[in-house]
Amino acid sequence: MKLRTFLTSAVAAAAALAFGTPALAQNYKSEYRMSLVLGTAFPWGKGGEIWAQKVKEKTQGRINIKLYPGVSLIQGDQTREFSALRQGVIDMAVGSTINWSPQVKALNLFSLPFLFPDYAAVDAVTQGEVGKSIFQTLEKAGVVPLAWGENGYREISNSKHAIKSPADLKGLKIRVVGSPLFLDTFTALGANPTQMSWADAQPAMASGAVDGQENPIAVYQAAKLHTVAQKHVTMWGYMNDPLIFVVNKDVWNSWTPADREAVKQAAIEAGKEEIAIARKGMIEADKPLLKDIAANGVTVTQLSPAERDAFVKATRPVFEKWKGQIGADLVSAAEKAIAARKQ
Ligand code: X2X
Repeated sequence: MKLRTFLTSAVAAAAALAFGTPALAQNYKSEYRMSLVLGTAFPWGKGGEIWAQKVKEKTQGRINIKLYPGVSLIQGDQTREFSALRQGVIDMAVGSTINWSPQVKALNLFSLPFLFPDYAAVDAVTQGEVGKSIFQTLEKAGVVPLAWGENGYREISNSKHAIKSPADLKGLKIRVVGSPLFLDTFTALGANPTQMSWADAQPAMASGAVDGQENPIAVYQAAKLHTVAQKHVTMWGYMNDPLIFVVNKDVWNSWTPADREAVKQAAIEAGKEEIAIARKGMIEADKPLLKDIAANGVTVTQLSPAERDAFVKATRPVFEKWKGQIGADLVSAAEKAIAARKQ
């Protein structure tokens, strides 16, 4: 190569490096669509909002995200969210492991009854090797996972009476999310589970078509479930519902490496902030959120260890059955991480 030609191409390459980002950014969509089940009145939606805001700042507005709460891009059918993400109907999402579990078996891990005794157990799994391995599974399933968030510990409520033992659940019509594991758990407890979307659940509670539901206390409170006859809450902590921040693969590949890194960092920061919001009122010794709920005339039942154990025993066959379906290795690795957690 002649020196002159070499210099010319070197200058061109340097220019491409220097100006490459804006040039490529012309291929960016003017708006990216983020799917969420719950909106900004809830920790979940707040997490999405924080992520979008941070992405905007870190990319100097190159990546502009609009929130679609109520899973409105898929007409409220939350169990279709993962497929829609893969197909590109949705560009990015903060989604629940429950809603994606019909497509990604490993995500049922979090719905195994009574696997996670406390928040430290959740963190040991999501922030450790098991969390990484679940992210690899998600990558193979065709999306780009970036960070963990949290919907929360799911507690049970109903309109009839305080639940202290599995016998109290007998015959109660309980709304559950569209996941087969939930049907098994509630059937094992003697209840009458019925699957429906979150959008359909609230009118069903108001009309008395269902007696009860299970969701985190932060969701119960922000959705004002005491106004739809949910007067009895039992703190049984039977499962924790993590959230995952993800991006569609093609969308991810359309971004420059620097912008990908910005989106990832934004997700990690937003995930941490979201988890803190989701746990607020529940991790303080006096649990102020429970006081707020009781102040609305709601009975909050705390189980003794022996009472809780009756629920654990009744659901153990479900745990064993699903351990095989999820992958015994993954479940054992989670159990080990939980046993070794820092308290
Ligand atoms: O539907 C539910 O119960 C909710 C809002 O918690 C989820 O999307 C898993």
